[in-house]
Amino acid sequence: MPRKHKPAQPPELAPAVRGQDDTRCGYVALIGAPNAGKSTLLNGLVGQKLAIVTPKVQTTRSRLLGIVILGPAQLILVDTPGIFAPRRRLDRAMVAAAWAGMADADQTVLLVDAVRPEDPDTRHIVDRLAAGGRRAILALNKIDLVPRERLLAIADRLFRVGCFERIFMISGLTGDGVDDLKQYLASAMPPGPWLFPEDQLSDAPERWLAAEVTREQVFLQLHDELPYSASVETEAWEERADGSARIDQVIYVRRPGQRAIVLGDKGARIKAIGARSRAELERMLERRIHLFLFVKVRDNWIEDPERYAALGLDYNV
Ligand SMILES: Nc1nc2c(ncn2[C@@H]2O[C@H](COP(=O)(O)OP(=O)(O)OP(=O)(O)O)[C@@H](O)[C@H]2O)c(=O)[nH]1
Ligand SMILES: [Mg+2]
Repeated sequence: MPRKHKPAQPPELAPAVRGQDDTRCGYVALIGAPNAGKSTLLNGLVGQKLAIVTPKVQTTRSRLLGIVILGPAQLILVDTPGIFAPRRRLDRAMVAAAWAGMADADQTVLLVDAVRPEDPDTRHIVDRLAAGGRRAILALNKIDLVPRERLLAIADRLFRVGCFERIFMISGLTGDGVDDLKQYLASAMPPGPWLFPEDQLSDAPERWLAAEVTREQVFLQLHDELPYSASVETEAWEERADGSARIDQVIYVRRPGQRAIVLGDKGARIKAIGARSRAELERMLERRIHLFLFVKVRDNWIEDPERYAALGLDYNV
């Protein structure tokens, strides 16, 4: 579980020291169509990169908590997979995880990409929120790309749906409007003790976050169907006496031809993926990393219940 370095006091003492009476704490689900900018916003709100971000749709596959404190409030942010019309079992599991992320949340933030406010996935989500009588906060995202008059027209139209109690215009990329949203969320959290130690940033194990870093490179450096046919798992993690760590990861693909593409000409592609991932891991873990990547063909990973469990997804949806 990632923590900030060198906590000032033992984490278990934190809420008692603050006095539980004046603290606030709650879950905030970030939902939206694929590519709306949920993971970028999660990272921006937490102030550290936890979730992977790529220009491709359906990057996030399972829920990820990002935890941040603002004054007396602890916000537990839930990054979710994009909601879209699912085709494969993996798609269905991802979409189910997204709706489940919202079910127990104290607040829901719907992110809408201001460049594509009319896209069918967004429309479906808004309809479902309205039909369920669910209240949400609208975050009109990517405002750096759209002229102001157009933003006002989009916000006006969405506000008329009736399920949004607030609208924020933000850019997760530039940070514009993100602090206002954060302040509002902090004030909207119910009173209660903090649920996580003060210095904890996420619920995700480091092994999982490390696998995500490599999967981000698979998404960035490979194209067409390949990223959607690949998964990454950390197989071994060895701390070394000199303070460095050796991490072994497997990139699973579904067909031998895909393995050849991931390896690339004379191993050039896997080398490039490894180099970028290792640099990112060294930044994230703040130490030297020896990264060993292996590519294996596992034709049925996408139908294997064990892989779903490893991903934190429900196989039977
Ligand atoms: N210009 C601009 N781009 C943004 C903004 N927020 C996110 N992006 C870009 O949009 C793309 C998708 O961002 P993500 O954060 O991965 O989106 P997501 O909603 O988590 O996507 P999925 O996990 O696939 O559902 C990336 O290329 C981001 O850099 C923004 O405010 N402005
Ligand atoms: Mg995402």
